[in-house]
Amino acid sequence: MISENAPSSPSSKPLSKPLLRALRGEAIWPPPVWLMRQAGRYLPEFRAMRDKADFLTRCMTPDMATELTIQPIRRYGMDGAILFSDILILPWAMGQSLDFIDGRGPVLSAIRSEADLARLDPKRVQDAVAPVRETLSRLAKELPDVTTLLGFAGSPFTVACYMVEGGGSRDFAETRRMMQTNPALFDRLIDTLISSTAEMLCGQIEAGAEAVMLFDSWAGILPPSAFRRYVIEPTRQIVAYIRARHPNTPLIGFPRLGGIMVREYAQKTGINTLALDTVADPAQISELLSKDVPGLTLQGNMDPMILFSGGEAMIREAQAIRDAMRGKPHVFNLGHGVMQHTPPENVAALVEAVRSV
Ligand code: 1CP
Repeated sequence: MISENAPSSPSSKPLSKPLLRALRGEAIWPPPVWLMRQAGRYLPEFRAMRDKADFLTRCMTPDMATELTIQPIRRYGMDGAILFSDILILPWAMGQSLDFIDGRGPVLSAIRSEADLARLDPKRVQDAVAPVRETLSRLAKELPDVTTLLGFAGSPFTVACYMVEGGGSRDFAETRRMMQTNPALFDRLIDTLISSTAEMLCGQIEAGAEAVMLFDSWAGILPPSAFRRYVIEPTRQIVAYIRARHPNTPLIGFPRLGGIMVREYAQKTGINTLALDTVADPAQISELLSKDVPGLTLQGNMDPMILFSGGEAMIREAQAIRDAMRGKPHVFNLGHGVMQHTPPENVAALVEAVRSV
């Protein structure tokens, strides 16, 4: 499906991408739409590729990563294509061991001491992620003209959570303990991640990403002082670094479950777009932030469970979110990733509902 904002002439190409325009602060009607984790196991064509190679190989083989990025675009024509990769590619690129194990998720060698940290080598990152840049440059050529190409990384805090824990966790207790018992070590880890994330994202932009998103999935587990120190400040530094090199590239921040702290996050980090989690009320956040951060775009935030369930209730909810943001810069998305067993036809119905006026 082609967006109503499709270009009418080749000369309008750079400005014809509705998502890029919305990320730059324009109110577009109907809003552009893409979904977090739009490439995934809910798609039969994704599952077919899954049997051919393990997850890391799929991320690091440009043919495969390009195909997996394009699959949802081919099916649904979303306004944005997000690079097929993972936030844990960065620690892997620094030399931390990483496996994705079925039914268990990612498993890394845990970082618990100075010696563990010293074994990582941030200088390897750009070489190690060269295939990712190759994927982005292929995508820049292969995607439809109206589609915006998105790069991404995890935010230092969220990536540090997985690095310290050695994988996913319900409460990231080891990470929170390190913040208390060895703040110097935790600070060094965060600093390493700030510079390598900023550098890696600049590489993604130079390879063809038109906007980049920072996923801070676990920001919401921190108290305010730690939120300022480990979420807001590192994000501010990354934004400043990228903006100095790429002043026109929109930057999306996703401080998930940040509650009222998202206000300070939007004011202080310099991001262009605030991605909202499921619990946020977009109209209320917009009201709260419109004076403080003029031109800020909001992205989100339908509950992935509503997409999973589909039907009339989904269409009503999607259109209610969209309509509440009418006249304001908004990108339609979910409040978190597409769930694994979501019926593919629900995604088609969602994209159509957002676009039908
Ligand atoms: O075997 C498989 O197919 C692997 C499943 C999978 C996929 C498809 C993983 C493992 N990662 C990804 C891709 C991915 N991850 C993308 C690109 C594609 C897209 O969005 O369509 C992105 C943007 C991510 C980001 C990501 N990875 C986040 C941040 C967003 C979020 O969901 O909060 C996080 C926390 C991860 C870590 C991760 N990678 C994979 C899993 C199962 C997890 C979660 C682990 C856990 O905490 O339990």
